[in-house]
Amino acid sequence: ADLAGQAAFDRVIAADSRIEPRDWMPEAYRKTLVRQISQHAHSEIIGMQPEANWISRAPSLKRKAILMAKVQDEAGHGLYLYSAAETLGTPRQKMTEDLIAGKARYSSIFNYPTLSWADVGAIGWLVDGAAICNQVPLCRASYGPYGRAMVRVCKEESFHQRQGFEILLELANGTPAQKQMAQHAVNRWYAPSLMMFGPPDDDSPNSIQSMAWNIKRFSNDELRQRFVGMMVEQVEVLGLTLPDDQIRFNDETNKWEHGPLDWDEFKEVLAGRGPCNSQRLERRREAHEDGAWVREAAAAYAARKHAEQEG
Ligand code: FAQ
Repeated sequence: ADLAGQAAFDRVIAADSRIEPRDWMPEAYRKTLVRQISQHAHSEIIGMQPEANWISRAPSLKRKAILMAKVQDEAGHGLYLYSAAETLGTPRQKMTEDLIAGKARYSSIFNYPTLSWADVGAIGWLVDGAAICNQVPLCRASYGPYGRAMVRVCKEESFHQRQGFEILLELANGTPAQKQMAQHAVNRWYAPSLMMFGPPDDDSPNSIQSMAWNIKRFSNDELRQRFVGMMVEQVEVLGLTLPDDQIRFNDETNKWEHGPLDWDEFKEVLAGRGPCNSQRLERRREAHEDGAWVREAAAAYAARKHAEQEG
């Protein structure tokens, strides 16, 4: 073991300062970061699919332009995150191969179907809302490239959340059928969005070490409770309800509480047996194969430029 390296690393963490790519770091720290950042990158890329499903059916030109911009933003987030993960020594090609081989994780939430236009609103409001709640603390993650990527990502996610809220607000104030469509979408996305924060604390094997390394700043349950508190206020402005009658603020613990979640369903989704897992991966694989000529052309162009400069 590199004792001087370990001591320097420990000092940086104790001072709540930042580790940069060329600094010495424990192998387990490197591994956990590659795990979390690559999963996060895959989520952004796979997460393009549920909403992209509605681009061709957006109800107006304006809605279509906004949705296309949002989906492109997610692609950008994926690229920042793959770049951050690459600084730890894992090539992007390896991460992509793991994803399309079905060996990598991505967020459970993107394995649910988008059944109506209102789902685009519910995703923006709930899914991007949960993403912000989870990712604002990650802006202070001890690994520099990850924290810096999160700052840009969070700014865009805030805009995404507002656009989702605004879609739901318009539907909720529309015809009874539109209001019902909005309510059904919220009903379907609520519990899965709470599960985005990960398993309960007593079933979260990575949390304690990730918190000791200043990667995670709060536990899964702490962030989930905070999120419920935010949503329960915003849903009133929408004039809709959350499908959970057990939400309450506990004055003694100073925490929001919510009804039980179906963790068996969560495990099924993580095991690859959610409603859309196979469709999402299949589509990602197709896109990768369809893009082969772009990668070949880019490599040929780079080789020619390189040869020209050498000659
Ligand atoms: N889905 O010990 P923990 C977005 C896995 S937002 C799937 O608690 P950890 C924006 C976990 O990996 C979504 N797997 O783990 C957007 C671990 O398995 P492993 C992406 C999950 O890492 C919006 C095992 O369970 N956001 O994309 C999930 O300490 C709209 C045990 O769990 C991020 O990735 C889950 N929900 O805490 C894009 C945020 N939860 O790796 C497009 C960064 C847990 O040992 C459209 N990540 N697992 O095999 C994190 O903050 C953390 O990694 C957690 C999990 C909180 C997700």
